Amino acid sequence: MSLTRLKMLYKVRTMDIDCAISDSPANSKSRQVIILNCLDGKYSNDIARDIQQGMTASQKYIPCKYFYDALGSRLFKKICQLPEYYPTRTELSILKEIAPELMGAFANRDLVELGSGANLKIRILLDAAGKSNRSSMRYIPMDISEFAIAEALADLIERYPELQVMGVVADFTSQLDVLPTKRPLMLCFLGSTIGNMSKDESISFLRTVAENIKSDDKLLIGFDMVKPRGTMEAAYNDSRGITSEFNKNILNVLNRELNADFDSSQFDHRAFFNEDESRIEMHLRANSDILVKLGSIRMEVELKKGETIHTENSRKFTNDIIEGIAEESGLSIQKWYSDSKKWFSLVVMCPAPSADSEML
Ligand code: SAH
Ligand code: AVI
Repeated sequence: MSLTRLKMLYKVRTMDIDCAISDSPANSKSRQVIILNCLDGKYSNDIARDIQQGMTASQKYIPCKYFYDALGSRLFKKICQLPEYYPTRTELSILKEIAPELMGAFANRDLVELGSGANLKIRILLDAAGKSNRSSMRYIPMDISEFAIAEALADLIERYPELQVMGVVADFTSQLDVLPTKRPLMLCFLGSTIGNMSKDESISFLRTVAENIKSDDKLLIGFDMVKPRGTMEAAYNDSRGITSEFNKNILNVLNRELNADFDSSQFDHRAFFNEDESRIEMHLRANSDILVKLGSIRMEVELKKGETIHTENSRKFTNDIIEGIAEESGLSIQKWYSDSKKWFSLVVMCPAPSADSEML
């Protein structure tokens, strides 16, 4: 669906989430999706600051959240369908198995999804919830990409007319406080997006989550596990070149948002497994000496031939790493699900009881 057609289907509001959601009744015939945009001017301030920092660091970098403009979100959707990109189909296969257990009793609850992207995975949970649960529950996706939210919700209101939905365009690393807290909730963080954060970032993020949810709320997190290097590297170096296109598109985002003049043909896509850090790294490597102007931040950046801009880390986990993260974040592991090859884990966590409450 084009962005223009989508824009006819949704209204963007800036208001309190609980008001906005009650303003978006299910069942009305000409339903319009309500999207709460919490990014406003924040995105342009953040990108100017982040790129200034990233382009002056000794290893130049661009934070990976800037991949996801409308084209980036579309390219990521294509990546998920690639034969080499095993995480999506592996996680989907586990979700299909466990969805009835997770969603059987979901009446009057909120299903919140962080970094929601396309709606393939959440549909499995919504299908398993059944119509009766769906008519009293709410689905609240949060994503930095307005396009991804609008496209996913336009489809979901057609599929599930009884479901209340509310999109939130926000940065989950700094804006979790906008999420609703009144009803019991399950917060999903799928796709191993947690792997795109460093260890410290993921712990500080999960601590904030743990502090913002109630003791009987749940967190469902997807983790991509360490596996043979060839399998992991192929997933980020696909034969159709879609991941390369996705990687280079981040330069188009900078051109548009910061009036820069990157020429993506002067860069090559590089992705490899860094064993010491247990992560796939993606870089853009200059194939000649390059001088780039970033007009809006009055900056000139020089890259020598062979120099790289680091665009993404995608950490690969072990059971020990996941247990360590949960413990350091103040979360308890309730359930652990995996596929037969142990390539992907879906882990249900909840806030760990505090020392005070354990003594009672
Ligand atoms: N959960 C989906 C999509 C994963 S792609 C799946 O499993 O397939 C990562 C998603 O997170 C993208 O839709 C991207 O727009 C979103 N995202 C990345 N960084 C973000 C941030 N800081 N805040 C909010 N959303 C973010
Ligand atoms: C969203 N995230 C978990 C993906 C990943 O695998 O790290 C993004 C991606 N980058 C290249 N391919 C997919």
